[in-house]
Amino acid sequence: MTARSTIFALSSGRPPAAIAVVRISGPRAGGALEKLIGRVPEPRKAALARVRDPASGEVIDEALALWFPGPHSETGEDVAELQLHGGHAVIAGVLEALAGIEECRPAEAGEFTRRAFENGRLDLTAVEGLADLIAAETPAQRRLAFRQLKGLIGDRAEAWRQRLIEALALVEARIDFSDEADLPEDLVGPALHAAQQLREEIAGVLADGHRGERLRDGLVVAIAGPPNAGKSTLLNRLARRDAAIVSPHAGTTRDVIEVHLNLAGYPVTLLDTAGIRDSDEPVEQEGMRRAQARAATADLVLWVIDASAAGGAANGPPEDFGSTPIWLIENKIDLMSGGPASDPTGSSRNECGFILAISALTGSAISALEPAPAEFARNYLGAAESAVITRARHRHALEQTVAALDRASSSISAGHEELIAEELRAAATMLGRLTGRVDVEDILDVIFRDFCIGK
Ligand SMILES: Nc1nc2c(ncn2[C@@H]2O[C@H](COP(=O)(O)OP(=O)(O)OP(=O)(O)O)[C@@H](O)[C@H]2O)c(=O)[nH]1
Ligand SMILES: [Mg+2]
Repeated sequence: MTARSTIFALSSGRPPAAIAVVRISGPRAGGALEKLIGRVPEPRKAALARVRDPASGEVIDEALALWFPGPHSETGEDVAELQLHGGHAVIAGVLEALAGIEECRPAEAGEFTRRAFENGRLDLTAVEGLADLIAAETPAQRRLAFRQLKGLIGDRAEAWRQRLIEALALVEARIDFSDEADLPEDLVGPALHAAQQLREEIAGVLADGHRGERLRDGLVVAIAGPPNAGKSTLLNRLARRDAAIVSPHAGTTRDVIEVHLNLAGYPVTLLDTAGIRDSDEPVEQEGMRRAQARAATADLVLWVIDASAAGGAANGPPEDFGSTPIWLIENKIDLMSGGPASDPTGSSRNECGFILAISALTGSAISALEPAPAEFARNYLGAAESAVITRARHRHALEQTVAALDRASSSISAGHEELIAEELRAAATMLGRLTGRVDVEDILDVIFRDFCIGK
């Protein structure tokens, strides 16, 4: 194995700022500190130090230096950290000085975390949780990400994998040592029983209505409806800024416009879409195709109609939204003298869980609409913080695990020990992939530990 290079990077945000943090990780981290500040401080204690350019001896800055010797550090390697004054020239001077030190080089994107993973400091799901924590935009997302970082799914998957390996060890023992007199007869039955229990636990975690994934990505609320109904005006009002172009010309919006909102702590992506009507114009047709595609995959559709237009109230939503809830928003009530002319019991509206008459232009009744999407998000995502699965990757791995366990159970008839072992191994491999720690050695370890082979 070749010696690892020592990596360094600016770990704090964009300069200029009050403080900039430069991190160094690898075998030369201590040497780099000696060159820059003339010593290696006591582990995990902040030390005030002059940072000098090793080539010229010139003082670059005065900084706080921290020393975290491996393996009990963030990356598992020797790590040094300098808290500098956060100016461009200070940072450039320190990074340049570090680049001049032998075997030190700038880190690549994510390389510190990658080293932490490779050194067993974080499993793959924790790495994902860390990425989500940095990306979290709302408190609910932050809490979910923090739990992922701390092993919400990783620890569970590892515990499941250990139990599977024990079950597998029983089956392997049956296969390998079937001629040994002192081996208990029925090892496969208990193994399959354990596998079945695991299967039920994992299936329970999978049956979460995809809420964790939804919380991570945000709920999608699409504004759709006929042209000129005031969809873009409504989006701008809910977003409290002019995100979409509004005009009296029907067919104004073409591309799907996205606005990210934090509604009562829950992440919601609000979409404005092209008005849907018969049109021969190719650009408008493409806009409508995109509108329909996005609305079809939304978690909620706000179907906006112009209640003042001829036949406006009859312009109910089409039926091709599947099971997506649709709220009917009757807009432009300011243009009507006697309130909306519509009859709320009309047939097209029976599918709408929520009907509201508003004026997006004047703001009339908007205060009745505004809290509703937040309430919808709360109902939808309220339980999501306890969800275990936050990514399609997790779901895929767990579904594959369940499938393999099902195949193991169906291979129960006598003489199929090899098949059972193979499926249990496949299930354990899927769980190992989930956490990123696939390893066959530990199967052997369990066999040797539990069955005293060396007699
Ligand atoms: N009087 C009145 N006018 C409105 C209201 N909402 C929107 N408008 C006007 O209706 C016209 C169309 O509004 P838009 O928000 O662009 O409508 P849209 O549904 O996005 O239209 P497309 O993007 O073409 O599908 C504009 O002139 C708006 O000012 C309302 O509540 N009352
Ligand atoms: Mg529009």
